Amino acid sequence: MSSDEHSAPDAPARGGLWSLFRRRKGADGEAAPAVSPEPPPAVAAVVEVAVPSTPAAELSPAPAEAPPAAPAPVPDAPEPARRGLFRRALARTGAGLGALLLGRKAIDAELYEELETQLLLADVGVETCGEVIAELTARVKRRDLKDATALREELRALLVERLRPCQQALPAPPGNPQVILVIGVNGVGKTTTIGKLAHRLRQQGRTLLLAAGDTFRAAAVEQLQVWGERNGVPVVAQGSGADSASVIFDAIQSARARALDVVIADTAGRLHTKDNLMAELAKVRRVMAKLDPDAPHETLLVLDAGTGQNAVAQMRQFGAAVPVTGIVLTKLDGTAKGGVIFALCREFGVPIRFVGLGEGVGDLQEFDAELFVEGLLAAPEA
Ligand SMILES: Nc1nc2c(ncn2[C@@H]2O[C@H](COP(=O)(O)OP(=O)(O)O)[C@@H](O)[C@H]2O)c(=O)[nH]1
Ligand SMILES: [Mg+2]
Repeated sequence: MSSDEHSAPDAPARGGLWSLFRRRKGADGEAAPAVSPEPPPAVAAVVEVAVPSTPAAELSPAPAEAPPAAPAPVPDAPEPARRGLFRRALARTGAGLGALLLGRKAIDAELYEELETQLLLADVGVETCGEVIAELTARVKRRDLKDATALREELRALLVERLRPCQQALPAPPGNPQVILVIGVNGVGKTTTIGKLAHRLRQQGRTLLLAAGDTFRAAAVEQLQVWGERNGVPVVAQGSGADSASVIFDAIQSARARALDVVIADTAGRLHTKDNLMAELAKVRRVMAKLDPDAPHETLLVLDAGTGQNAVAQMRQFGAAVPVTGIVLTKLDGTAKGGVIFALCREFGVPIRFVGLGEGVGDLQEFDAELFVEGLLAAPEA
């Protein structure tokens, strides 16, 4: 696999837009940064850096307003809004499938063939595609289904069954604090996801702190600090080039001293083919376990849906290095390859905690198998 495959496929040009976002931040609580501070560095530039003696951790100012006293869980957006979010985000992945089943009458060999093509184009993977077509054919026969509408309903049920086992929300153990470690290659959306997740947890009344564990680039720390400011959440950081494990260690200690509920730790976009970088992730885990043997309570692997089957390879390689307890599949809105979720669920069975359906702060949604499949099979908007 060439190293180029690991950077984000469609990361927009950023540069000057970042300063625009900086000026805008805080203007609208719901607006997310459209851009990140700088493009993911070329993979070749990701090298082990010498770890300088680490200065004392800098703690950004505490949130101006006190967090709500009593946790008052705020659920996701109301059902119709969520339905719309999933549907819009999956419009590209589902375009072919939706159109295919629209207005079709007869169930014939041609329909199955086109269905197979559309499933492959949506990047569900060869195995899933074969299994779905075989199972669908068997059910249609067994139930003696006659038209495409009945077939569509059967397909819907079948696809939901395949994804349901991976629909498991992020648990909220009482941890001391609960530590969420966020990993994944460059540009997949780790820092953005942390920002959105921080917002979500604050809305649920949980107190938290962010750890700037991506110490490769100063801009990565700054990007996290912006999210911290937006959400009124403190960020623990050291200078760029600092030891990631040490930053996260400090963050957990700091959260403990303040009796906060959660620490979310960012990490560098580590290259999963580089053993030394995987070793560093293992070190982060070892170091935090000194403070709490159960930490991290959650290791979230962020995967960019736009990389299609490459996301499966990333899961395999990260999973071999650290126990991944949850997946966040981002950028479903910008790709036609969202079907990779079926391959991920089939092969690993790891809970898909969240999906990224856009760049807005509200676009990080809990994964929902039914809404996902509905979005996938929706008829294209006129
Ligand atoms: N359209 C879309 N863009 C996203 C999503 N998640 C992240 N991004 C964008 O992806 C780019 C890289 O994100 P970033 O958080 O910096 O990635 P990191 O290198 O893994 O920390 C940024 O421009 C984000 O705004 C998503 O769900 N949808
Ligand atoms: Mg980042």
